[in-house]
Amino acid sequence: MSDSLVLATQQGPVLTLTLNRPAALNSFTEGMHQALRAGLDAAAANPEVRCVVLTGAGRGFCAGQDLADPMVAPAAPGEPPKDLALAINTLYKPLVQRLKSMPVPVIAAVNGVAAGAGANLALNCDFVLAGQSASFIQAFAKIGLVPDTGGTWLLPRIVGRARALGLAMLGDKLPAAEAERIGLIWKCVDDAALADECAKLAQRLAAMPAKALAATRAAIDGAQALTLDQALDMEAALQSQLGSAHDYLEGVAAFGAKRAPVFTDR
Ligand code: T3D
Repeated sequence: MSDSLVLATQQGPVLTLTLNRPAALNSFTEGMHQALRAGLDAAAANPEVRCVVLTGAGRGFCAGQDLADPMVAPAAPGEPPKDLALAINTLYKPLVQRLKSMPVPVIAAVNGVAAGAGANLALNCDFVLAGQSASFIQAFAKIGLVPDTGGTWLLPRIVGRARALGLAMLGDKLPAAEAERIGLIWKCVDDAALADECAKLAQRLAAMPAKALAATRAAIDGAQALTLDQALDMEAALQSQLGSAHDYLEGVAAFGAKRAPVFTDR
């Protein structure tokens, strides 16, 4: 297998980015961050890409920050302590912002353990599809940290405060089936079916109106901080923009002609 830290493969309109440090369960180094950001940036700029899939090489999805990476590894006695905010501000925060601003849907195909920032990387995607043997661990408390990579914002919104605190404070391994049951992820499937299920979902999303899907993500996330009246105003503003775009005209024309629509906006 290539020694690239992130592998990119395109099948039609679907781009798959595979985190590729399997010996360390695809934990994040600065280099892997840069490769992932470059892959996402390229996908965002490429009109041929209409859906992105994120997955991991080997038996893990992503074990979060590589704890041996010099950027974060605890300083030797006598040396000044490392400021972890540097990694957060320069690597993790821009990664989350990149995911949330992707012009196309992003699926996390969680093929194994997703821990720490790796778990929250998955949860920042639009869909999380996980194999039966995968698991999610908010590992931060075990090493004296708080959830990052958007975990404090995401967890209570997805599963409510009680479960968010339970997952974050205890840091227990949550099996994929249980993650589906509590609504943390979209779906848990047999390990052997993960690739096919993911390909089906990705091809389906790729044929949908990407611009409307990206606006839907922004609207659903953005509405969390709005009053109902403000959300109604936001919806009106978005429909105003989308209603004069190609995909709306195409969608309505296709409906009237009883044919499949061909969406192209991005
Ligand atoms: O620091 C900052 O910048 C702030 C940002 C923080 C973001 C974070 O993500 S903090 C959380 C960091 N992640 C963790 O604390 C998870 C650590 N890993 C684990 O707890 C376990 O590895 C797992 C539960 C994920 C999996 O356990 P298991 O038994 O299936 O595998 P293993 O044997 O522990 O790991 C396999 C190999 O991967 C092993 O290497 P070896 O011994 O075979 O050479 C292990 O050291 C390596 N590995 C796993 N996780 C990490 C890692 N190496 C570096 N960093 C890791 N995070």
